[in-house]
Amino acid sequence: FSIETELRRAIEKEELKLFYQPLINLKSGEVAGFEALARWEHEDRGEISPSEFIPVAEESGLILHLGRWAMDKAAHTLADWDRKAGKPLPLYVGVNLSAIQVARDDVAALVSSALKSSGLAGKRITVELTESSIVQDPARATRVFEALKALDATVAMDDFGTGYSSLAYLQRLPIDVLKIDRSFVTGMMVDPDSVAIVRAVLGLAEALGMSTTAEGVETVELATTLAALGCASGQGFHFARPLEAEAAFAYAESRR
Ligand code: G
Ligand code: G
Ligand code: NA
Ligand code: MN
Repeated sequence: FSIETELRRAIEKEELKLFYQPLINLKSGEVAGFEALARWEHEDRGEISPSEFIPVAEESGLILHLGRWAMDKAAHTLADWDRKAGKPLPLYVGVNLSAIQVARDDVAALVSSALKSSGLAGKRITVELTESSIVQDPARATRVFEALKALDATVAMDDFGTGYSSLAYLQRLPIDVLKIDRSFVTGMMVDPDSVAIVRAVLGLAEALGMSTTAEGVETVELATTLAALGCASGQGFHFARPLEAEAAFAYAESRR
């Protein structure tokens, strides 16, 4: 079978799973939320990385199906945790949306339907978009981002600093969070230029009233330095790897 056929069946067979990586408030140490990350446990081939199957899904158009599945699954998992806790938890879930979804699907309708069926408030969902979602069709991106804001969802710019978008978009589009790409964050340990870039992004975010997340926080030193520089939250192996839903819920509970 082609990887495409197999991927379609993997979704049906529930070989595809969402894992959840915590985002930590760097000031308080509390769990602020989780990023949902797709994982494919293939019955013969073992784990297949999303960096392998997401591009295939994008080329085949299957990303529209996968993307809807991920949004619904993530929302229902968070609603399930609320039920277990007996109250709405002060946590959000970040869901990645591909630029292909932004270009070809109605992503606001997709988020709206996940909110309705799960019963979550809009602010419980963070939509993680990349700069490539903007550059192809900025007018469309503007409408999409505004529709997401109308639902009260949070809009995060993923892998910030690695794409081709202009700073003018930051000014024009309703972006709530900049996620600083992990290449700059891990670079901070060895390269003064990366420190300068991270500082500059944090300053830019503050000036524009946006929040910040550092990806790739792999050491306690990075967590401490980023906190001192004013970065709001951090995500990375220092805190936790992406976890299965049950383990992620336990992680959040243990840190309350
Ligand atoms: O989790 P990992 O680092 O292996 O993810 C590799 C890439 O796959 C990352 O860029 C991540 O954003 C992307 N990815 C993981 N899950 C999803 C998903 O559900 N939808 C989309 N569009 N991308 C995802
Ligand atoms: O492109 P995106 O930012 O969505 O990618 C998320 C990916 O980064 C996930 O596949 C996740 O496994 C990976 N990741 C998360 N934390 C760390 C980290 O601290 N170090 C490294 N190298 N990768 C990480
Ligand atoms: Na992401
Ligand atoms: Mn990212």
